[in-house]
Formats: sequence, C-alpha cells, structure tokens
Amino acid sequence: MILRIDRLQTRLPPPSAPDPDGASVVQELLGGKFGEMSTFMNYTYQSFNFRNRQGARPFYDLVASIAAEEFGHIELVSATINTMLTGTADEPLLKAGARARRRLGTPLGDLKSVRNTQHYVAPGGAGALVADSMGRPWTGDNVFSSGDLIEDLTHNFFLETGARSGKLRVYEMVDHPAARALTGYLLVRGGVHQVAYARALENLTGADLTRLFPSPRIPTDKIPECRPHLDRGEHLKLYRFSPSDFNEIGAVFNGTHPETGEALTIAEEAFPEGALANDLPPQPGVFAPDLAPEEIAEIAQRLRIAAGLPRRPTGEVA
Ligand code: MN3
Repeated sequence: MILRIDRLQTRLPPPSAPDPDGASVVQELLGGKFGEMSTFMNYTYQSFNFRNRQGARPFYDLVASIAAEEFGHIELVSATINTMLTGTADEPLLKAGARARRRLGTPLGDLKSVRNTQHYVAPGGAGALVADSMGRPWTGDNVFSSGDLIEDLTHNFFLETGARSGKLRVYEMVDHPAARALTGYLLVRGGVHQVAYARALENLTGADLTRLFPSPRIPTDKIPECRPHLDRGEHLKLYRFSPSDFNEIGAVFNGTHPETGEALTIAEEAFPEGALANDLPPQPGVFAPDLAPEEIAEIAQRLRIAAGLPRRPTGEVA
C-alpha cells in the first residue's frame, strides 16, 4: 500500500506571471513517453509484477522504493503546471454586471491561441493534464514490465537517460521560475535513479556501466537550479519511502557516484523533508473550484465546526 504525505518533495516558487505556453511544454515531463507518468508506472508495475521477491529482495526493494519517489514527481510536475496556469482564468464573466462585462470583453478570449486549449476547455480547470506537450494522452503502452530483471533494469536505465534529455530541453526552452525550479530538482533526482539502475545491473551481472556516464553529458554542477540540491547531497542518496520496509536497497545501491567519485548512501530518514505546497488561488473563470469559491469555503467552514474540528483548516500550505 502507499502512504501519503501532504508535502511536495521540493519547494516550488509561488505563482508569478502566467505562462500557459510554457506549461504546455512542461506537460512533456508529466505525460510524455519519457515523462514522470512513465517512470512512475514502469517501476510501479514492475514492482507489482515482481516474482520471487524474497529471492531477489534487494532488487525488488530498489524498484519499489524508486516507484514511490516517482509518485511524488508526478505531483511536483503537476504543481508546476498549475502554478504556471494560475492567473489566466481568474476573471469570471458570469458574475460581472453588464458594465463590467463590456469592460472585461471575453476574459478567456486571450487563451484562444495558447498551445493547449484543453487546459481551459475540456476538461481543464487551468489544471495539469495526463498528456504530453502535444496534448496526446499518456498511455499504458509506455510501460515496459517484462518480468525479466535484467531486461527491466536495462530498460529503466535507458528510460532515466531519455528523461534527463527531456528535462534539460524543457529547462532550456522555458524560463518560468517554477519550471526552472522543477527541472533543477528533477535533473538531480533522476540522475540518482539512473545511477541506481546502473549499479543494480553492475551488481547483478558484473558489467561496468560506470563508463557510460555522464549520459547524456549534462553538467548539472553548472546549472544554478541544481546547485542547492547537489550541495545537500541529493545526487548521492536514495530514500526508502517507507517507515519500516524496503531495507535492502543498500545491497545494490552502493559504491561511488560514477561522475563525482563520492560515496552513494541510503538516507536515514524514510523520505525527504520536502516543502509545503503553495495554496494556488481559485480560477473562477473556469469554475475551479467553482464560480463562487467563497461559498464552498463557507460550507466547508460550517461542516468543519459541525464535525468538531478547529475553526481554522488543520492542513498546512506554504
Ligand atoms: Mn522522476
């Protein structure tokens, strides 16, 4: 089963200038062939389908714990897209009086020519889609779960390699602060997963995959948004993402980082501290969460009091 923590794996900046076209590019990192839906579902299904777990325990633990981290990555990419779409649909035409309507014109009219109108019309309430940068829905065809451990680990190494190319291209194409914070973090963490699958293959077969690094040749230490994560050693660490399970990952994730020579480690804490998510404001122009969000907030407040909960929401946001 999966335990859920209401935090993001890293801090994202709050909404600034909206960038709907940039958001449609970032979609590639969510629902593209090499995006986070693909890494998440590949490792998740490989772990579901894993036979003889006890016999191959360290490898099962590795794939299962990385799968859990990828769940947090789809959450992060979605939060980034939602941040970039914020401020594009905050003027509701329907609630405006006749004079205001003349002034507003069509508040969503400027969005006619954005790259992906589905962020606003169907089904989108200015929210992330499970699709790539061209609007194609993510598909289970992107999942490779052969049952053969060497095949699956080799595939996973290739998948992480392709994912790193995609992240760098998005970094270079989109300069929105949220997109840069996202790609800086994911380049570092995806790099750990690439090393993890290489080390797993080396430990299983003896093949020296360290000679393939860096692949592609991305100098993460020269990318400002990668630096804080490198300084904290996030390029060397794997998390178990469980309070008590998946303890054998250190049997395969070990040795030194092929690019820096530093020791690879298993984090003592089960999961990264991460950061609180920003509470993204309503976008009533697309009914998210409603044309009159303040009414829902009033109802929620009444229900909270009736249930004996504190007057103020108990959850936390940044
Ligand atoms: Mn990932």
